[in-house]
Amino acid sequence: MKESTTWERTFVMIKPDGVKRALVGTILSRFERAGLTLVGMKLVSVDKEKAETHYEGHRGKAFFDPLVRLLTSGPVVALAFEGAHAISVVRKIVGATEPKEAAPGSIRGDFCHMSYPRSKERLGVIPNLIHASDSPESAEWELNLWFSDSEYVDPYERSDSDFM
Ligand code: IDP
Ligand code: MG
Repeated sequence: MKESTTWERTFVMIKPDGVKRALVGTILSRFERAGLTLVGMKLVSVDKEKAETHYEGHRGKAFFDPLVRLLTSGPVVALAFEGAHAISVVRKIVGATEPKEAAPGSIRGDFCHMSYPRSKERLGVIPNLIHASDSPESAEWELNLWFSDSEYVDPYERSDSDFM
């Protein structure tokens, strides 16, 4: 990765609800148009053990089992993006955890509107299309969980990198 105090790599995942709603292209374009550089991408089926490991920090919460069920209910798209301040910029583009409160213009705000109370009446977990690392520590840990070194492309620059 580039030597820079601002440049970061982050992990993003389009969850099964996003894949099943055929929003993969739409979601990818949100990150592309904001100037992030795609450095890793794969479509994968997730087993229970991997889903539990990914969401280990939420073990014990009421929505943990439904969350694992949701993540294993279909394929996910695992993505690695790079960019200046990529971790916080991606979280801004993704929007707040509860889609009902997520800002319009964010992915969660534009493509879903599920609330916590409504999720209790439905899947027992909030389906909010997408996951994104929330800190440098979680980005490093999640990238290592989902990608091996050989799965990243050779470094390249976007043609518009001077403006990003
Ligand atoms: P994040 O995805 O915005 O980082 P986290 O708090 O890390 O949010 O939670 C992981 C996922 O678990 C959320 O994306 C959502 O699918 C689900 N979730 C989180 N909190 C709740 C809740 O209170 N009720 C139902 N589902 C939840
Ligand atoms: Mg999280």
